[in-house]
Amino acid sequence: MIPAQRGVLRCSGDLLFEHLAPWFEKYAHGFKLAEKRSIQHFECDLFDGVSIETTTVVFCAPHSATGENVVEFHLPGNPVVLQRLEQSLAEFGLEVAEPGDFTRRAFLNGRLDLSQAEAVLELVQSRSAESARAASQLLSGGLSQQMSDVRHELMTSLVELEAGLDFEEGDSQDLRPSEVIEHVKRAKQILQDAAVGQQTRALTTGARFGCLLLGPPNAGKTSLFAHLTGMPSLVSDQAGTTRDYRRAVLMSSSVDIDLIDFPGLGGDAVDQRDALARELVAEFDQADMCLLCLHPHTKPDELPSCFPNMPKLVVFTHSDLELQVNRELNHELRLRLGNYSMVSLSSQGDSAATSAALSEAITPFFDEAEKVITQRIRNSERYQQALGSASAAVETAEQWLEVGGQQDLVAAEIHHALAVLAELVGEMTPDDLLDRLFSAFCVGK
Ligand SMILES: Nc1nc2c(ncn2[C@@H]2O[C@H](COP(=O)(O)OP(=O)(O)OP(=O)(O)O)[C@@H](O)[C@H]2O)c(=O)[nH]1
Ligand SMILES: [Mg+2]
Repeated sequence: MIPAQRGVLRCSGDLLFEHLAPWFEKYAHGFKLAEKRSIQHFECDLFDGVSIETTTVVFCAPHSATGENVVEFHLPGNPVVLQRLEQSLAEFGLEVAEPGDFTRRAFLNGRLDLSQAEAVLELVQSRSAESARAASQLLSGGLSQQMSDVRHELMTSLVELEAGLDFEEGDSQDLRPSEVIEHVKRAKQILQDAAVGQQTRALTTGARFGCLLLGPPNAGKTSLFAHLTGMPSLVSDQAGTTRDYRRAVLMSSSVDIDLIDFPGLGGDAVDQRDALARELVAEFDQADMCLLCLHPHTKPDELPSCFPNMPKLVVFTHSDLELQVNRELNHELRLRLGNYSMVSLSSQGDSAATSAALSEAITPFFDEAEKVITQRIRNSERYQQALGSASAAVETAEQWLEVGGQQDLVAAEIHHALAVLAELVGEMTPDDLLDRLFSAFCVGK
């Protein structure tokens, strides 16, 4: 444990509420934990006479990360405080989790499939921000969605085929043999896309994409942040209004954006504010991209002297004023960013339209980041072997279907493809594979 601003201790278990009830009586002055999805604040009496402000976040089974009841304790991130909390919980029968325990439980309770569990492992082991991002995107289900789509197609065709094997022609009204081949063709296509790394899914909701609002003072960053998220914010025409960062989630139909408003960063001035802004940007090197907010009349020497090393979308603000983008600014941006992507937005008027325009502009960046991550997993030998074997079986099934008449052989091939894919997503995985996978995690995951 290292000191941090906040510490979080997560507990999970089917009988968690029963174990925690007496803990609350002893350490929280009889404060009662709500056994429903909730956030509660209370004073915790971990040290004699010193109350510690604590927050609990409760998730009830099965709607939690592990599929069990989960309670998170959020409190000051002092190691002594956290160790004391851990010790006090142990008095009531709670045990420290094994490495990978949370992920294993999530897997066993059907909250994750094996490809998602592997993505967690990637996340735990990833050193670079890029691979961390890729893994976290994969967690949102890119590859596993494809696998579940293939299996759905194959199972549907199998149901129709087996109905065909059991009934005489005309017996079953649902039976439409021509549809079998359509399902098989779709399955083949998804398998091919999965092998070469093409994205076939719509962006899953639940994936958060971190976007930093960066730019010179007075560019309109905070106005845009407030307009999009509805968070009351301090806006003024005085440069340097925002002094610290703030974040809020912007839900949209495609990508959920974790929007982060930053202090202005501009010119070569190295005053205190600028230094603070630079420090903050350095802290946020794990964001997925930055939205470089610029008033269209920004002069080149007002641009931040260095841009963070992450994908950038130029956002020209004040679009309601219909201003021409300054030529020198455009020239300078081309020099520094090459062929840059841009969008013009306004913090006046209809916020739904602004939000839609922003998410449309961000979607290609999101897709790109996701490709990087999924590619790594796809390249793994296990995936390639399984996809190859399932593809071969599906192709053979398709050939039999085209010839006609050999429905039992078609069914056998589809069964084989389904078995291979079931193993790939962990439904029939031998225990030793699971043990190997989960033992590589760290405690708390
Ligand atoms: N007409 C118009 N005015 C805007 C727009 N966005 C911001 N402004 C105005 O521009 C000024 C600066 O806006 P802020 O949102 O505080 O700018 P900022 O980039 O957060 O500035 P700092 O926090 O100082 O870095 C304010 O007077 C806003 O009212 C816009 O889209 N249209
Ligand atoms: Mg601001």
